Amino acid sequence: MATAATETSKNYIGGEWVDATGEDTFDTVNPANGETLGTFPRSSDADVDRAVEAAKEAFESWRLVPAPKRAEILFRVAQRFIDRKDELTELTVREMGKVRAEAGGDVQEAIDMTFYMAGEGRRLFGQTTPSEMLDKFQMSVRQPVGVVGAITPWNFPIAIPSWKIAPALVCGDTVVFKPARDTPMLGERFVEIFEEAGLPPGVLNIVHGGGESVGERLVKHPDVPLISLTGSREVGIRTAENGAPLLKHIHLELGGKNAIIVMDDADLDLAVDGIIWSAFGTSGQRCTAASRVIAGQSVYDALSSKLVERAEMLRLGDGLEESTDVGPVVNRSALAKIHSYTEIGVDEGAKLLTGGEVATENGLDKGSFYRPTIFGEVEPGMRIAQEEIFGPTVALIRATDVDEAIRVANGIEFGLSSSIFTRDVNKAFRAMRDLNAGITYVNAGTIGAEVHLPFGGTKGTGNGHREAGQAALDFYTEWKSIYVDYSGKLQRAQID
Ligand code: UN1
Repeated sequence: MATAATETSKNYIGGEWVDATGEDTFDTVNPANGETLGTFPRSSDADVDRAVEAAKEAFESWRLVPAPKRAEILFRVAQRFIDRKDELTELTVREMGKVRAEAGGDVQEAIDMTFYMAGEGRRLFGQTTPSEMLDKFQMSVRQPVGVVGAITPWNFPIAIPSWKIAPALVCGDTVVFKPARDTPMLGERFVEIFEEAGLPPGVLNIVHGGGESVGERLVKHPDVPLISLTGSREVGIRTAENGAPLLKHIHLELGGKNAIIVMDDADLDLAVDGIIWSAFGTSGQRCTAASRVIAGQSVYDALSSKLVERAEMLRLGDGLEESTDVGPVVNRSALAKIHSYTEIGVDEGAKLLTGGEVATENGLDKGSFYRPTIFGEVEPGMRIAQEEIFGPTVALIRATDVDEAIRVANGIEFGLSSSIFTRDVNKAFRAMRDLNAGITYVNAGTIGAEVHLPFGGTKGTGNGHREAGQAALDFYTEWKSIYVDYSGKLQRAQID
């Protein structure tokens, strides 16, 4: 039931919870039942400017705090995430909709990332290398860059902010954080934890509002040299365009159209488990979700009937209920978009094997539920096999051999995750080399990346940067090369 929220939440700027300047607000709603959870401000340019100013000022002292000391705060943050894990998990279910186990995983990923990046406080390694000349020392060091604009999505409302904010802070950058409009309350809790852990004022700020206002202002702001955005391809392109005149460093993590290849020799039941988990976990709302399955001719029919059987057993419902396998999708407009792709698939001549409709029984109509959907006999060029749907819809495609399977898997504009199920080591190594994607799994689905390896994709999935792992440090720092000549005389490189 919808309950009227009373107070509008605040932004956190310069260590204070402050009202936004305007009156305009938006509500955050539980996608399982339509309940209003809170009201947040649609902040103005002036609010963004104020946050950037605070972050810019804080940068001057934060960059000089020794990295191991910055890291001590992150260790405390990680511990606070552990202490508040149950509460954050429950709020993740209520505000974003994923089921409890997955919501716990979302929080756990932030715990893992924060501990991992805290450990970097005592590394942040550079290089030393011999000089060409006598009595000359040289090294490279990482230096912080300045204010980061962190623009995050709703599908991993705790984990993804940690992917951006934990490395930024340990590297000595300061942050203005704009959480997704569907999950502002989780963004607020996230920032509270940094406040409780004793992060100095201004080092992390949060400004609520829309991408077209707050996000765009951050991207165009001259005092924000770094932007890290996880979002759609369209928003990614606009972000790159808007940031280009200021030559900003822009990290983009965009869409996927990830395929699972199932070869004729695969362990079929294992493949079915991997596909069901990767296609319908988080209701298919992961950049890494499997939305295509490319199956060998001799397993196609058996695989397809097993998948349909398993998909039809999945129970839809509120993620807080123990019995729920698949939660809602994030909102009504996502529901409409997902359903429009069912219509597109049918029009294109694909065979709808199961699902393909909004679920309304037993009160599900109060929320945004879509039945797990499988299309068979999909041709690789069809729109349902090319475009990111971001919902519980998977397309089954036939392939005659590993070469064709890899060609079809690569025949899209994205390149995030990929997978092959096979017992043949030769095919597995072919896939590891030839799948054009940032991530390849062997005998596992397309989801489940761990925080200490690089995360990101090739082609239209991004612009070549990676987050997580050591790779994240390259985005949040700039290299400086330092030469110290202790010969007491002029030594000319490449000449003497
Ligand atoms: C995303 O969908 O944007 O690998 C992130 C995974 C998770 C992260 C997904 N660890 O599926």
